[in-house]
Amino acid sequence: MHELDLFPGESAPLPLPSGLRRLAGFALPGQEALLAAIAGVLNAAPFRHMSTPGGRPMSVAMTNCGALGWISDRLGYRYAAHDPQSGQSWPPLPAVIRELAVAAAEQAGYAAFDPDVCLINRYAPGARMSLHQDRDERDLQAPIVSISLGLPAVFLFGGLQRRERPVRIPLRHGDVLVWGGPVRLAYHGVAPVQDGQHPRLGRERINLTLRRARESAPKLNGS
Ligand code: MD3
Ligand code: FE
Repeated sequence: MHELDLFPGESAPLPLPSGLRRLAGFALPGQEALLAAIAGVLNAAPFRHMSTPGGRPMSVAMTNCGALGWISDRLGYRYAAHDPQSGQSWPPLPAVIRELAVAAAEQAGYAAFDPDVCLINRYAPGARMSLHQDRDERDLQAPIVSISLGLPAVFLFGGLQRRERPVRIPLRHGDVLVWGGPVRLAYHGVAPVQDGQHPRLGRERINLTLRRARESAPKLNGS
């Protein structure tokens, strides 16, 4: 905990875990192009409720774009090149989404982020994500960039051990977060989304998570 940040409307500085950078409103300037790109992805690969390995449907609906997509079913969690629902490749990662994530990573100090997957999560009121680690990616050196849209949510940020009590981080429409280094394997989740009406997205929260899932190209000497 070393960074101090002031969330709008909060009176005391909120300590952010080291390795986390919050770029408030970073996605706002290009939001219409971003939303159009998301709509295009949804047209080819609609939201669906995947089930946990235990067989229970997740409250968050998901889809993907990029070279691979994150899936969950009775066999477990993994990345797959095809959408199991259509049998087709996942739709390509739209340039506007990619460029936003690369710019955010660069602002946070990651010069060469080369995302190859984008998981799109949709939270209806009441949907939540319980505490988990993201460790299905090959490249754990690369950061994760997350873009929040629509209804606000409270992100639960735990430690490297599940028993640590999570810090609550408010997320709002247009916020972009960059997670890397020491927090890459931290436990995290999302508290149940409260009902509300977002002026642009209505009764939903959408989160885009961009990652490097496959191994990154090796860095050549001097580059
Ligand atoms: C911190 N999604 O899809 S994004 C997920 O808001 C996921 O939908 C949440 O957790 C959401 O796996 C949070 C922010 C995020 C993503 C990955 C992380 C934060 C992270 C990995 C390590 C630490
Ligand atoms: Fe996660």
